[in-house]
Amino acid sequence: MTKAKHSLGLLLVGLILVGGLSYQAKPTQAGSSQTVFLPLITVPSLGPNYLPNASFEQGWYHIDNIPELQIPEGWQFTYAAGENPLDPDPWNVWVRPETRVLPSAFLPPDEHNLFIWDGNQTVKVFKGSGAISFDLTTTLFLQPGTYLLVINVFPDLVVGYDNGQKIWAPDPLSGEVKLIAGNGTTGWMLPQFGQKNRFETTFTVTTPQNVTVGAAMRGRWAIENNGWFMDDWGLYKP
Ligand SMILES: [Ca+2]
Repeated sequence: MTKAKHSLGLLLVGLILVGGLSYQAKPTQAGSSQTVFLPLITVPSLGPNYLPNASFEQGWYHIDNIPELQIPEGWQFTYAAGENPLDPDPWNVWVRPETRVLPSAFLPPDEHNLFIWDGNQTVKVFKGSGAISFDLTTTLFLQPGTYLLVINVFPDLVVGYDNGQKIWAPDPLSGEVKLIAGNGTTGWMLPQFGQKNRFETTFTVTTPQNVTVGAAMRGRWAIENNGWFMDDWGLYKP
């Protein structure tokens, strides 16, 4: 009997270990039914995500047939070109960024979790040795209420490499983020470089109307890589 209990105990420990391991191996996907079974984690319900193609899992289109500009379906993209009032030095003029909608197959395996936070695709906006300023927005018809806008972004702002390791831009002004929510915006905010940043803002709609939401980003210096990854955005009416 004692032996049977011992074996049962070992079996339980084994099941827990296997369960734990299999849980860690699974990518967490927001909105997936797997979330329900995560232990000891309480995720407050935000309700449905109102953004179209919020995880950038769909296709893309080109602006003006420019192949370097892949814009995710359901989204608009604008960018500055020419004079950069933040720095009059001629090498820091705004230049046209490049944009990509990247599936995991187009990223090295060790960058999948780094840059893809939901589903299988992420958006990358970048320019090597060029200052860039752009915004990615969508316009949708909203009913009255207070909305929460969530923007996740990874500033991949690199000034050089040391033995293959990225040297993140040392000047905090190298990258800025601004959330766009209807008639209002947050002002420019300074993100942490080399990691995922989550920004939130709320806004209120008083009458049913079209509202433009999204985010603007800018890197005022022509550093070696002015890169921005974005994925898993959200608009909720909690
Ligand atoms: Ca995604």
